[in-house]
Amino acid sequence: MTITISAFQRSPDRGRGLARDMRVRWALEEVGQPYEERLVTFQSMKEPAYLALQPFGQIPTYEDGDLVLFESGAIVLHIAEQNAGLLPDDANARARAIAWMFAALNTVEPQIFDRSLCQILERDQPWFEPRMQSLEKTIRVRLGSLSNHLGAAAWLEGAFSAGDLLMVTVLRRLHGSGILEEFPNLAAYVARGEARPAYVRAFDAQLAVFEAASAK
Ligand code: GTB
Repeated sequence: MTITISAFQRSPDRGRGLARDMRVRWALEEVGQPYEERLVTFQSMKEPAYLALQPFGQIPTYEDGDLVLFESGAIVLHIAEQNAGLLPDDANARARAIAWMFAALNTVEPQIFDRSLCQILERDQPWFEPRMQSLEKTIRVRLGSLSNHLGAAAWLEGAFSAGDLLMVTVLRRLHGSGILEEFPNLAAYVARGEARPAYVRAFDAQLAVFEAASAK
């Protein structure tokens, strides 16, 4: 049975790998699992057939035989648990790697994502500047803590793990903001993630979807 994941037929990021199917593609590439794509439009993802797979009408979903999963973090965790390579064998180290997955999604991603939304949706509002300043202040606090933990290490907890995979996808959203460069070890960490062959394959796959849609 081939795994199927959902993704935007025409991603609003124009194939820059910022939509959340990217992290699922990357995880599947890391563990060497082939997959197929269920490409959706903003209209089709709100129809009953898709809502049966994803109650909120969002991408990504993951289908493997009888199993249908949603939430990118849960999907990456499932992939990491089912395959070798994304979580350590030692129980304590495994728990720590999973803690970093939650940290990426719960502690670091919210302000970074809100900053992107604010930039897109609130640029003309009178509160735009103070709101951006406030979000960026919190982001810098979070990145400072993360930078201190990472120090000179290559990855957050020993070998590359699903925690790094999620953290890198979250931090990538800061490209172009100049904030990441204020923390050179984090900028290098993101570059290290983006240089992984599995990352490159995943990025190219999602870009190919956007380019095929644009060529029509
Ligand atoms: N918590 C869920 C998860 O992690 O799976 C969140 C999923 C989610 O936000 N999906 C978004 C979606 O389907 C796409 S990734 N949105 C449609 C909707 O809610 O109707 C978020 C996203 C959107 C656009 C860009 N972009 O243009 O750069 C980047 C990321």
